[in-house]
Amino acid sequence: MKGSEVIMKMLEKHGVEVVFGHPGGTIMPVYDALYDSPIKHVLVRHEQGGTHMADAYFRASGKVGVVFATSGPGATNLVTGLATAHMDSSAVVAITGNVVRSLIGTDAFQEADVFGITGPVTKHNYLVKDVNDLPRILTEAFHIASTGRPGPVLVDVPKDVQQAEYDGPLEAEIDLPGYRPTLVGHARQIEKASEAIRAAKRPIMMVGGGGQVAPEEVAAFAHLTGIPVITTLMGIGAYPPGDQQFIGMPGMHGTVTANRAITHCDLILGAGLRFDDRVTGKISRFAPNATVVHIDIDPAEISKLVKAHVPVVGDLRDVLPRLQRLLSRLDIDEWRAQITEWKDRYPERYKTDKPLVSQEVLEMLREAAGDAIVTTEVGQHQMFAARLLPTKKPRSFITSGGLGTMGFGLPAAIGAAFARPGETVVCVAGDGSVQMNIQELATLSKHRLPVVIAILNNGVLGMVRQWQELFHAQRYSEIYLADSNPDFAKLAEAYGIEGHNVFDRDQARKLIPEAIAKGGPVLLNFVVYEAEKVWPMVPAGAGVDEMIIGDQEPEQEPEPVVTA
Ligand SMILES: Cc1ncc(C[n+]2csc(CCOP(=O)(O)OP(=O)(O)O)c2C)c(N)n1
Repeated sequence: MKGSEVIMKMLEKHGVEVVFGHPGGTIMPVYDALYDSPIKHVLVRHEQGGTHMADAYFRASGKVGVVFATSGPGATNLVTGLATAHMDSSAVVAITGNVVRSLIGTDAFQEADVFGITGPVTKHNYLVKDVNDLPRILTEAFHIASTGRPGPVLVDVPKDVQQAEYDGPLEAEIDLPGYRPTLVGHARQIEKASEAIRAAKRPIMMVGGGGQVAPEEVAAFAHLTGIPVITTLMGIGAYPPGDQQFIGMPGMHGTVTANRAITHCDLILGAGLRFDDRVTGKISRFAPNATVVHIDIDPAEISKLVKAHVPVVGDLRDVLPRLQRLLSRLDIDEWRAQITEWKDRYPERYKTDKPLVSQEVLEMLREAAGDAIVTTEVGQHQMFAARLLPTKKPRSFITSGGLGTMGFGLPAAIGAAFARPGETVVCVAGDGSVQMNIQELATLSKHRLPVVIAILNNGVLGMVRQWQELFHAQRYSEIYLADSNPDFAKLAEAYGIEGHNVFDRDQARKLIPEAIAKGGPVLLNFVVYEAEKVWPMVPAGAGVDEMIIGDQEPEQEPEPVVTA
């Protein structure tokens, strides 16, 4: 068997059903072996798109996403996608071709030091120097990507290793003494956590991306104790947004209630999150009176930014039920009443005394496609979607949280559609971001996936515009897109995808349910108000207690606007 066949057989052994990729010179032997393989291959139009597809495939299904690329420019095109997956703990295995071993280090045609380049943006990476190592390395790659805190692993395979003969077994032992993720929480730490929670009068639970694997454990814990629940951007769907104990998203564009709860709580139970700076704001003003209990599978996250008074390293599926057994309903009615008062005072609000606004489009989408998987690009539309279109199900709100990668949403929608056949995917996009991987319309068109792309087209790089309006004296520098945007409906049609430009509310109300019902790809380009802002907003460097409430302020009895 050739090395390239070993690669395909190992993928089969790991249950891989679909690979996203793009061929080229040094990965031709693998593509030749693929020709005879039962594994489906999705030909992407840019390798970055392929990585986002593989990443979203994992996020939506929990199964490792796989991407192929050739050496040099093909492999370097993966970098943004790998960094995106790395930041958001997504299990991806990337397989790249490289120049033959004798040419490595000679500036050969299409040579790049992919091992060196991708080290900082992967959980682990390999350069395979001997065909006999392939079964072991691929076994390890899948193991490392998918266990503990998930992450991307890159395997770089020189062309002559792909062409070399191999006649050994495909089974390989995993022997990684330096890599043994802690899954079972320490009993004493769990006991300490229970003591702290029992003593709390104003506790909150904050659930991050780690909660996507443990929605039942999170719900059971919250319902038994009565603790109010915040989900971060990465935690959306890990707790049902309609639930009475739900208080929304925290941080820079979090809800007033979530940020107030953080400021006034006396205990935070952090579950599978990393206290990202967009969540904490200025650390010294973050939850100043709180005891912090932090459960995470990755010990490196404990006390990285926010000091954990009670750290528990382990898998939420182990720790939460054990913690729950030590607790009963908490005596926190006063605190819950305070939270309800904030929720009633600060419901989601926006003004419709202007042309179509993004928020109402999202509410129409929620009504028409409440159960859809949602992917987003990055910008104002992403924050509006997080607040107005949170999914009820886990693994269903798929967004680039840590890296904030414009160009993620459209390929992610394709990856999610492959991961969950039969489910509708809504891609919420901005007119800026969607153009960063717009070529993937071709991939979408070819596979006729049930993806509705909703472009909230404000004609500007809206999030940048918002910062320039608020913090740069309205000096709008290089944000205008409208004069050179394509006609998005015609563009979609050029790719063989149904497209509509939508200018008003009536048209939106009619076209959204029709598009969802189609069961195939549709692009809706909503022309929305340019100067809308995402409120509340915690200015960069300020504390979450210093948020500007903006339009979320009740019409009556306005509170003073507090700025940094
Ligand atoms: C690849 C990349 N480049 C630049 C940025 C910085 N950035 C963040 S949001 C944003 C504007 C996005 O505009 P658009 O997609 O139109 O969305 P809107 O904010 O208008 O909803 C920019 C430029 C980024 N996040 N990613």
